[in-house]
Amino acid sequence: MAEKLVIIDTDCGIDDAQAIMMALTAPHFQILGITCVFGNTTVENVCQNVLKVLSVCEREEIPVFRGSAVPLVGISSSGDHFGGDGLGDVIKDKDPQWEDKISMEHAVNAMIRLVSENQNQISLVALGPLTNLALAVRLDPCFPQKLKELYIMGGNMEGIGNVSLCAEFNFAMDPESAYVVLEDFLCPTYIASLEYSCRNSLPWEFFEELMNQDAPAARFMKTITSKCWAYSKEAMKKRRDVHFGPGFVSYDSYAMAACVDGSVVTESIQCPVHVELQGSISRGMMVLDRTNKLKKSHCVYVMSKCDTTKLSQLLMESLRQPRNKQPEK
Ligand SMILES: [Ca+2]
Repeated sequence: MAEKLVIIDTDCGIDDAQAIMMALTAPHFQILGITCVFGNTTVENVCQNVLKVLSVCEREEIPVFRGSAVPLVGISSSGDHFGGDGLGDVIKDKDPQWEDKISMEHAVNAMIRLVSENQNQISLVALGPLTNLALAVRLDPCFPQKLKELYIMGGNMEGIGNVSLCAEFNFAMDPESAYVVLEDFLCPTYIASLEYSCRNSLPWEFFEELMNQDAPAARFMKTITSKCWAYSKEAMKKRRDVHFGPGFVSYDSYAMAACVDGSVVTESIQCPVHVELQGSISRGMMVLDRTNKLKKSHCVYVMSKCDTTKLSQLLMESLRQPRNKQPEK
């Protein structure tokens, strides 16, 4: 596969950690930077979580940038999906020197610089609220046209929400930024929605097999998922299972897998999309305009079917890290 230059924008919770590990094992990826945004937890925790993942995988050469701490509008809140610290509240050995390991440049400036230095070559994978991306296009209106492509985990297709009745977490955390990105980013855009992820869930037996691999990354993932309700088969019975049936879902991995290998996505809906900002119960909901009633010229690809065998293989491979500690094949 041809080499891909990649920037990952993340609110590093457990599924982001999994998705980042997937990116680290993609042999054709050159990761230029990881930009942090609030979301699953505070942006300070997000920075520490990304550093932790890079440390587990022995890839600390990848630069990490601190970005937005709050949404564009309204008060900030962060989710508790993956515990207060975003990684299951089980990590004891916090690094007191973490701030020294974060690049001085702000995440939004870093994105603009990297994309300007590598025009039409960068794939941007957005795994959190879209605040950094919205700020990037406001600072540099040409930012989207300098991107090769954009992958987003977020939004929904059928109005099924996971934080509110109708909105998906990443879009609900900063609806204005999601709106700005879906209106102003005219580059090829691929969206892994909440429903796409949940309808392509993997069996809990696979989850066990994934976590029980003999490698530091797998052991790390097993530890951070161990006390987290989002990875509990029982806790999901009255939540996600009501809409989608049982199964394990690593949300952000669906967007990352599409960037790693486009053939993981076997079907997409190509249409304009829009984010609802006013609705009293639907604020932050993504709407698919399949008959183009809104007369928007830009279409995005909303993923609809996934090759779960290929996805499973990418997930399995992603936890066999660090690479230099793996037995020769
Ligand atoms: Ca995320």
